Amino acid sequence: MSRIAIVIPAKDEAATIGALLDGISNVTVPGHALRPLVVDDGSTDATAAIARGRGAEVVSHPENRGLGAAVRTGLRAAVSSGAVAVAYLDADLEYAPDDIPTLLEPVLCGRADYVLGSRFRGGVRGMRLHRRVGNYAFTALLVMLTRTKMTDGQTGMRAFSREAADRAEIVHDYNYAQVLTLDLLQKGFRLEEVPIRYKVREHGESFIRWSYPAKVLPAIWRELRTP
Ligand SMILES: Nc1nc2c(ncn2[C@@H]2O[C@H](COP(=O)(O)OP(=O)(O)O)[C@@H](O)[C@H]2O)c(=O)[nH]1
Ligand SMILES: [Mg+2]
Repeated sequence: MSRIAIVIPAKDEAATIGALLDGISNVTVPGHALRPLVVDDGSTDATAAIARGRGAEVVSHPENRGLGAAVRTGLRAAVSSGAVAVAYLDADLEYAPDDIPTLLEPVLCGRADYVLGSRFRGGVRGMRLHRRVGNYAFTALLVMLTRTKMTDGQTGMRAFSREAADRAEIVHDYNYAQVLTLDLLQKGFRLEEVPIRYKVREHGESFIRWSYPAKVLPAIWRELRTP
């Protein structure tokens, strides 16, 4: 059975990581073994211990480095583990493990190298107005820059072919959402979008602050200038 890595970045997600990993253990993709790989980004709670207790591989950053750095670490570890494909989802239960097979299907069928799970085509339960507007604006910017159709450029549920995971470069540590898509499309990888479900987190809080655009826009500029 070939291995599929499920990369999960987590910073202080002790309230949800156990239930998420239990959910993933009930998901099957015929012919493949799903292997959760938690990137613990300097959590100060029991996130890493709970994940290890559920049998997940855990890679820990000794200190908090940011979501972009965590995804970089996760994709590298997934490729080193011999995974033939990678699924990615957040640790806070905003995304449904049951959607993992739908997410992987375009990659496993060889139609796409990079898949975005679109909340806007599936259901955005509880998303606040300012987040909705921010998502529309950043997605519109990505559509304009890449001339590629997409409806959810900031989704926290994605899939990668092994080659896309291997060649992905994330230019900053703060986040990955926009720069990763720009990087992979610029390298010629094929994108597909699938509808997924979404419900806003019930525990902990989002890392996103009003300073988000001030951090993300310069990184997009840097990515666009990277050959
Ligand atoms: N590695 C890392 N992950 C983080 C950090 N902040 C949040 N996360 C994780 O990244 C995912 C998405 O974060 P979240 O704050 O929910 O972002 P949002 O869903 O876009 O509001 C969750 O799994 C978090 O645990 C961080 O500083 N470092
Ligand atoms: Mg979240």
